[in-house]
Amino acid sequence: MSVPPQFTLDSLIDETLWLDEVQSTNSFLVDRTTAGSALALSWNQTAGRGRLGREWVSPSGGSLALSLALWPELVPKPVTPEWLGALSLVTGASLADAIRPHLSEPVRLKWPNDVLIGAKKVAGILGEVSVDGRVVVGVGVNVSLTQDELPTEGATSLTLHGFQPVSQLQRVISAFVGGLRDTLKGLEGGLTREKRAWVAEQCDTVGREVRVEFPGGATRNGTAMSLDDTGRLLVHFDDSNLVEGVDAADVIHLRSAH
Ligand code: BT5
Repeated sequence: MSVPPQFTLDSLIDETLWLDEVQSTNSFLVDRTTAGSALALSWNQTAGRGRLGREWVSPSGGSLALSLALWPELVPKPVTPEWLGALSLVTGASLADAIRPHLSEPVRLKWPNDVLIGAKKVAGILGEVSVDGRVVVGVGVNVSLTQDELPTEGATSLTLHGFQPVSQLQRVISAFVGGLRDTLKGLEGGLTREKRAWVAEQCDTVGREVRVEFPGGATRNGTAMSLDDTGRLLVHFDDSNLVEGVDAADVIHLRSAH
């Protein structure tokens, strides 16, 4: 196997830390006191975390774990759950924008935190707040995993869709980090109409019939209509005549509503 690339993003963030092996790049930055922005990366994350206690699997050498301790001046005080919800969406949209020029297939978002190629997940996002109010956003990207190395049936990797060579990854990551920094300027009050449109137009969930799975185990079917300014998914549920905002939940795509 060729050696995966390492790089620094000195012009964008204060510190870049490549870790040979780490349990979780998110936990590493959440536990570490840093005054400014920091980027922790590893090709060998052994206990990656997803949302709601789930696991993120990063087969060694082929899946990049990346966490960013955000620029303190771009983080609101206090951090609200609504802002964190919007952060997840704009992180996904910034990553999708950075990947798209390198692939011929559509790169889309699945609400609330997945980046898809076709219908398969190539990256997942997890935003967290440390006890002292710093915000860490983590991204797992399947870069060069082969079909046999994919951890789930619903997963894919960049190179399976023609991303070559892997050394171009530095350009993708620096476009992503630079794009995210620009996007966070002006996010204090939530998603502006312009940012909402930018996310919604690349979000595969909007306009679909969906099954919403709530944390307690309940499920409801409906049509995903749009997003609100905190990034909630607005769903017209089949069992009511109301459009309701959904924040913490999982969504299964059923079919296009059109
Ligand atoms: C996520 O959670 O998708 C957020 C993943 C965030 C991972 C990054 S890696 C850097 C940083 N450090 C961490 O410890 N975490 C962050 P969620 O929506 O809950 O999705 C988790 C589900 O995705 C799992 O239950 C699997 O079904 C699936 N999955 C796990 N590993 C995957 C992979 N490598 N590729 C695609 N799907 C995966």
